[in-house]
Amino acid sequence: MLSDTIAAIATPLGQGGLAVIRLSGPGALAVADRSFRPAGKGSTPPSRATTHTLHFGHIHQGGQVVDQVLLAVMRAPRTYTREDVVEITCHGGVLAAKLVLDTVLENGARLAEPGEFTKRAFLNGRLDLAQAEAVADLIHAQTELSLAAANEQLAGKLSQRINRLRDEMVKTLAHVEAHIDFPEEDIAPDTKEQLLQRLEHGVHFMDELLRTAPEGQILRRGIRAAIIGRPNAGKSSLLNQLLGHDRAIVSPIPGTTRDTIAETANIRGLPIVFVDTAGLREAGDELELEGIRRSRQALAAAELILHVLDAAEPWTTTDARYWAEFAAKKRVVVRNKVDLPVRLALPRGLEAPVIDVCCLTGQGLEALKDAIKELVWAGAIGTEMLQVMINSRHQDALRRAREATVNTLDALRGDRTLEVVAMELRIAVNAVGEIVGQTTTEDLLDSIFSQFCLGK
Ligand SMILES: Nc1nc2c(ncn2[C@@H]2O[C@H](COP(=O)(O)OP(=O)(O)OP(=O)(O)O)[C@@H](O)[C@H]2O)c(=O)[nH]1
Ligand SMILES: [Mg+2]
Repeated sequence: MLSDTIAAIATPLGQGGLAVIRLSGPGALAVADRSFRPAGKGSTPPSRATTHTLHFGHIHQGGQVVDQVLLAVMRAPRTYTREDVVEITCHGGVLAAKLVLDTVLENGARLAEPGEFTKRAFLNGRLDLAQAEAVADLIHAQTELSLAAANEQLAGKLSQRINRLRDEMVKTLAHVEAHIDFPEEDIAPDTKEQLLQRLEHGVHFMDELLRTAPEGQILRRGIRAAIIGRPNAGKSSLLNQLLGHDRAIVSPIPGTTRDTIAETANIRGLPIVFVDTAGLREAGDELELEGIRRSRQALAAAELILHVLDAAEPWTTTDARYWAEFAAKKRVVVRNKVDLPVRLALPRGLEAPVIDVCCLTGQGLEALKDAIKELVWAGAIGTEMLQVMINSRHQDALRRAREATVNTLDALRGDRTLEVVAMELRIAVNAVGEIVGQTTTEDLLDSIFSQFCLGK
């Protein structure tokens, strides 16, 4: 597979100043030679150029100039994929980029699959699997914190910890296997005690990593926060305030919002997807009822609820019913319109933070953001924390590793045969190895890299 040369447009499709077409593989320079004509006297073709140099010239096809470009030559192994890489920077029109791509494809390259450049970087040992995933996280990061966490993982902070854990387990496994080979020798009691301790230490370490999963999820995928309340409470006004721009239509007519609107905002570094919903009520026309049905769907998927109340209106049985209905979720009561004479008396024992805001002026919004952050992520977000934040794939592998390690401990304590001990421990070692890609399957690689964008 790695004997061919792949190509893709690495920049987003659309109009822009520049676009980049990327080539990687043993034939990258030959393809470049056939596609590119350097400008100026004494200029060299890409295949004779020094590594890490930039060349001005034209991409041509069938005697016709396709575009004026800058071409970067990067020879293996000091490249992203550890193969010969050529990057062609052309004009940013959709057509220009596509024609340059067509030209290199005609001259011997093959269209890359999503994530194939990074997959090659992994297969050639330039990145491990956790680092490769960090590349995708980096591209998708929506807040500075998400970006910082992705950078730490790309730098190998998680991988280092996983490799240390795996090394320890491999050592223990070697020890156990050595005793299988010499069955006449029993494991000395103090040696056994040492092995038990090492395994327990491993379980403890896995537990610590597993505890980072919820935060890892938040930084990667964000938290869905539904804005609910009676019609006209100011839900859309609140959405606009939180986003910092006028996204949703606001009007004094109850039932303005028909469709659910979802948009991500950066709240204290956390990506929060706010979902504005149609005001909950039983009446209304058919359109509004459909809106309310969608609201209910959005509510089911939400992890956090902002319950908006109009401070100028009394608490009604409808409010009470919705309050009871979503008791299982994390919630904030947002008392809006505090600029008006207050007629709202909240019932006692709501057991949620209550924040006063005015969506006309933005008053109280900072306090609301603090409350959201506190509910989603208790405590300070330390740099140490950002270094290791496992994703759901790591979580799954670690859970399996933990279970097998606990089984190993039980087997060793229960004086089961060393074959059984070794078998369980091998399962654990392999599961830990999956995280960094020491143990992989083609399916696993496909499922990871297919989530990448084209050209990465
Ligand atoms: N005085 C005052 N009016 C507000 C405030 N926030 C919103 N409003 C007004 O309340 C009305 C309803 O606001 P929306 O944001 O459309 O309310 P909504 O909850 O989205 O309403 P529906 O989409 O119909 O369910 C508009 O006229 C807003 O200008 C506030 O803090 N103070
Ligand atoms: Mg609305």
